[in-house]
Amino acid sequence: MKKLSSSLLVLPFLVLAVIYLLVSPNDFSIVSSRTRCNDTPVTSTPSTNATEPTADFRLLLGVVTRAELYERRALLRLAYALQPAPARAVIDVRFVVCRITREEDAVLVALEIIAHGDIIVLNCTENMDDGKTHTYFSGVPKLFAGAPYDYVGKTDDDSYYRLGALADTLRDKPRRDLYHGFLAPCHTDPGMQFMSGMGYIVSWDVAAWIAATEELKNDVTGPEDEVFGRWLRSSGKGMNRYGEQTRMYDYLDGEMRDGANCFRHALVSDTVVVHKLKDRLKWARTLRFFNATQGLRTSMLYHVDMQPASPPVLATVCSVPAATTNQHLATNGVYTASPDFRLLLGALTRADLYERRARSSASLTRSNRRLAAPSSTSASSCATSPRRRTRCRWRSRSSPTATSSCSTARLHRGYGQRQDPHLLLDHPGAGMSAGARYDYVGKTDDDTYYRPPALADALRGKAQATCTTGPDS
Ligand SMILES: *[C@@H]1O[C@H](CO)[C@@H](O)[C@H](O)[C@H]1NC(C)=O
Ligand SMILES: *[C@@H]1O[C@H](CO)[C@@H](O)[C@H](O)[C@H]1NC(C)=O
Ligand SMILES: CC(=O)N[C@H]1CO[C@H](CO)[C@@H](O)[C@@H]1O
Repeated sequence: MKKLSSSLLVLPFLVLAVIYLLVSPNDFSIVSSRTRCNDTPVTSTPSTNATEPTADFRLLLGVVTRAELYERRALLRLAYALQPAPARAVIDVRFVVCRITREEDAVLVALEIIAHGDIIVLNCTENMDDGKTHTYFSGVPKLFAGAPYDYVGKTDDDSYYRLGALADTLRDKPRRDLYHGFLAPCHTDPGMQFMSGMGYIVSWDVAAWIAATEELKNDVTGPEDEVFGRWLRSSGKGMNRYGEQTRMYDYLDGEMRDGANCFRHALVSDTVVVHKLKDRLKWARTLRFFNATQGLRTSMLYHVDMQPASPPVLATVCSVPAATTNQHLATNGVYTASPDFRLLLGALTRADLYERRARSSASLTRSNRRLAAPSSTSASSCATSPRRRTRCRWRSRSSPTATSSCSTARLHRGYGQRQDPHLLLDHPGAGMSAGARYDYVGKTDDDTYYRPPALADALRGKAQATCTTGPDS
């Protein structure tokens, strides 16, 4: 029987990475059971579920990005995984990068592929406006020949699609000769317009045409969205054009100097795409606007103040919430009962070290796969400044009963020893499975890499030794 352990940990003061070492076979995935981020390798046929008759259509949405943009991918995975699944539609979001050239990227991207299975590596040299879009659209029909999609789309890594809204708008559109997006430039001759690069979608036949049309290969230079529009226009393709004006737009909030115009305005609830999400704050405000943080449960493990400290003054209609300073989202884990023992491992880190957290969860997931033993990881942090972190850690070492600003420091009291199993999880809102109790609690740093299988083996004998001599077996 699987249980879903939604470990959404947000610790304002102490950083915690939680590793369950559950030595019983099961499967675990950071983004589990999401159709758009499933583990199907990109070249294989999709699961039977993906072709169920209940899906009105299937869409492959490629996020064009670069190998080294780890943090952005981690954020996009979170953002899409936490969206409600679109009704009766399969939308597979995949990251599209060119050939990987650096040693570190080869290893780290390989780990991500093993853990998430959502990256497509094209045989091209990384570029923005020199043919990557062509390589993608012309490659996809071959890569997915075994299980063609109805639509294929391209978007930027600073764009955020609302998949439910997208599915609803595509549902009653033609499945052939379709060209969907935001018509740019606005207010110009429709004959000269193209779909903005923030995100556009064509039907599968159009992608097949691009793949089959050799001469397009020699016409790839220039702004990719404009070039794409030129191909279709010159050959009379994509005649079913649908522009989502006002529902696709560039981000705007009251702290920006820009004003609203035909392609830029404040967030609206019927959004299909928000574009120009260039930094964490814009992402945070956008995700909060779309209620992505509503799933945060109360827990003694963290306190996250979602109230804006000083809300931005708005130049436009819609209200834009301010971001929080110490927000953190973690991951969901799936595990079974009756492991040999359980370990809580706290990795001291800071809220703003997103990339570090993303990487450690990818490598831990990989370990789990190999072991067929699930573990879940979460990480979170103290206050945001390094100074606070140091103080907090110092306190946790020197004073078990730390002050309120380091209230979770007591978790470290029994490092390496048996710990009161009720300490952490008696609280109903702890965000973990009820009844989950730990045998051990540990502390590590965020530049340390624990190997869960080896650690489990090392501890297993000790757990038994403790059991035979300990007071509460
Ligand atoms: C990638 O493309 C280059 C040049 O087009 C070719 O020589 C090479 O064999 C290709 N690599 C793969 C793995 O297909
Ligand atoms: C977010 O949730 C609030 C409260 O439930 C709701 O009023 C609002 O419409 C939601 N926002 C969006 C964009 O769906
Ligand atoms: C309706 C249906 O076919 N559901 C299947 C989806 O995939 C899972 C796992 O592969 C199956 O267990 C379901 O029966």
